[in-house]
Amino acid sequence: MTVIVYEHPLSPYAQKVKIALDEKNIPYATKMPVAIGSGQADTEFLKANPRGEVPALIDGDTQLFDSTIILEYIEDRWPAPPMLPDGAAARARARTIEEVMDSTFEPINWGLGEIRWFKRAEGERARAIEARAAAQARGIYAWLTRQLGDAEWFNGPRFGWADLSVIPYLNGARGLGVGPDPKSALGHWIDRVNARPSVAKAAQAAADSISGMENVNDAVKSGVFKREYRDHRLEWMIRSGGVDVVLEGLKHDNIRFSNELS
Ligand SMILES: N[C@@H](CCC(=O)N[C@@H](CS)C(=O)NCC(=O)O)C(=O)O
Repeated sequence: MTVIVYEHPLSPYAQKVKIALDEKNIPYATKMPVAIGSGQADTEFLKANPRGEVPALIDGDTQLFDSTIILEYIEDRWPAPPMLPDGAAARARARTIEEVMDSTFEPINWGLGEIRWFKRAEGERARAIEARAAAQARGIYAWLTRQLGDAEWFNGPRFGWADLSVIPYLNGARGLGVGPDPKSALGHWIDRVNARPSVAKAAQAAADSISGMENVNDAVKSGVFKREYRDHRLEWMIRSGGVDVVLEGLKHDNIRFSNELS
């Protein structure tokens, strides 16, 4: 039975899963949940992920959610070629890089999207939030540069888990104008990693779907889109000067928090 990945091409979490499957040559079909981002129900999708977030993966009777848990499953189920490096310390380091990207970098891109696409703030208020985002990105680039050191890949001598966990975010950041200097070590790593067919495919799908984002702010205004302000994203918006964005979103009922499970 074909593996199904519920996704949205712009979701970095979903990109991680697609890159891992493509690196291992596992065939899969992608599905986009009905009305993703609207907070509305898609029964089949919600059965696979009651949190209503992408990615979710269906493999026969197995239904999983959360990109990290899905990556672990993929590694256990289809071990070759391995995405995790050899050795306990190297594996822990790869997982640490993933964790930092998922929880510390992700809200920077997401927050910039809230400003640029969803027009949550404009003028001076928007510029102030954008400046905070750019400074935070630079801080993480310094940390990432130390992680990479002289190695070819974040994973060590071969491409893997750590690399596929970084690239969706750095491609996203580049698209938002806060990417690393193209001439830096990180910039050269981006070129190397984007040359891999698995990564190029996910990046192209993301780029193609950007054109659909042009009028999304109307969807927010009309209440069709309720963006999910969950954990680190909510903290980010408040920490970065957007407490009014949160309060206005609550007032106009166009933001939501994570689903309560039942
Ligand atoms: N911890 C989850 C996070 C997944 C997540 O936040 N996905 C976002 C897209 S990037 C989502 O589907 N949000 C639901 C929504 O916006 O309605 C994972 O690693 O898979």
